[in-house]
Amino acid sequence: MEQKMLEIARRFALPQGKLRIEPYGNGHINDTYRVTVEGDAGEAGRFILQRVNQYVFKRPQEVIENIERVTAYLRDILRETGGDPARETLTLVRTTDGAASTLDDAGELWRMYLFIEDTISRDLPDTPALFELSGEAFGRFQRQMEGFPVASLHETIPDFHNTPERYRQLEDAIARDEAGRLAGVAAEVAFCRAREADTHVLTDALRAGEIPLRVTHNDTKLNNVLLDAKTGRGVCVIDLDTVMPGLAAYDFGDSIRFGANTAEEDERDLSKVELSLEMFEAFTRGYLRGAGGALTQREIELLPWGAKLMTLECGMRFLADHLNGDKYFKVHREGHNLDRARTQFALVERMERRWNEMEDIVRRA
Ligand code: ADP
Ligand code: GN1
Ligand code: MG
Repeated sequence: MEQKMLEIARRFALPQGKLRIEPYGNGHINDTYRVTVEGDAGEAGRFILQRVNQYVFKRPQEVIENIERVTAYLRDILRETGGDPARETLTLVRTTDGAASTLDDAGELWRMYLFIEDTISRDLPDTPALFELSGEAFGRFQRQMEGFPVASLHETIPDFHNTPERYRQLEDAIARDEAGRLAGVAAEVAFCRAREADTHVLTDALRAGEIPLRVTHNDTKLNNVLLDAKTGRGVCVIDLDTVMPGLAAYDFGDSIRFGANTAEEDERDLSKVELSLEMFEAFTRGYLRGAGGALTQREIELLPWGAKLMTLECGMRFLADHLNGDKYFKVHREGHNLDRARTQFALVERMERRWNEMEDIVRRA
């Protein structure tokens, strides 16, 4: 394994020196490593090496093409606005042949990025102030992508946040019961079935022309934004694999799902799950500030629905994966996806109880 990793890393145009490679980060999808180059005069650079998950991304080459376009576009904007292109967006490192990725013997695709130094990536928000700054970064991303030619993007995962379709996929998984786990999840299935009508709210609003389709990030959890280690400011939005046409409510909602939950995504003690209204308010403030007037009145009104539906949808995806035998999300223990599904449903239930307060906060912001 070690030898293979070194061989892959060496295909990229790195500085001279010895390589150290270690697993890195807590993503659920790709295999991520940090590569450190030790030159004669000390450390000569650090990089992120990733194997793109081909079960999740059926056409990984299209993921790379999207990322090349999106990062090139962001680099131009950053240059025009006096930003720092090497730090405020991802930079793909080319192979020595000038390619943006490379295939290993098994046909798996690998890519490399510059490691963005002096930043932190959090799995839980420490404070409302930090969460607000992450909201600002995701809102800013939304605004920066406003003029991007949507039609040039591949849909790397079809129907990624099509919540009614995710509901259908769950029903499919229930009908197949591939891993023989259905008997253990009756309560969770009933919870989703009772909310089938809700799954349509955002897609109906889109179809009715009430809200616009935009270029969105679609995976806005807290560890997908790097914050400045000194100031906490959101430096760089990362994990661009799912940048696709979508709704503002998806990006807002997915952040709330993860960061305004008082418990971790896989907490087993559901009494710890609560919607922190303080976090909700902080993120809303940051996100709207970052988006800087890019959102319409109706989009803003529907933000609480984004929070509820992204949480319900994510729970349905974890539950479906549990039923399918844990093929999609990485799991680290028995029943891990079911634990994750349960926290999401608990959070949906807490949101339903605090719905009026969520709407008030968004109205005030
Ligand atoms: P996944 O799709 O599996 O979530 P990510 O692209 O989000 O993979 O990477 C996993 C983690 O690695 C991130 O949460 C972040 O902590 C870290 N990371 C990724 N890219 C960089 C980078 N260019 N610089 C610094 N840290 C990074
Ligand atoms: C995955 O890749 P990562 O860990 O940032 C998933 C998201 C889920 C999230 C749940 C491509 O995100 O959609 O919301 O796990 N990404 C993909 O934690 O499916
Ligand atoms: Mg990630």
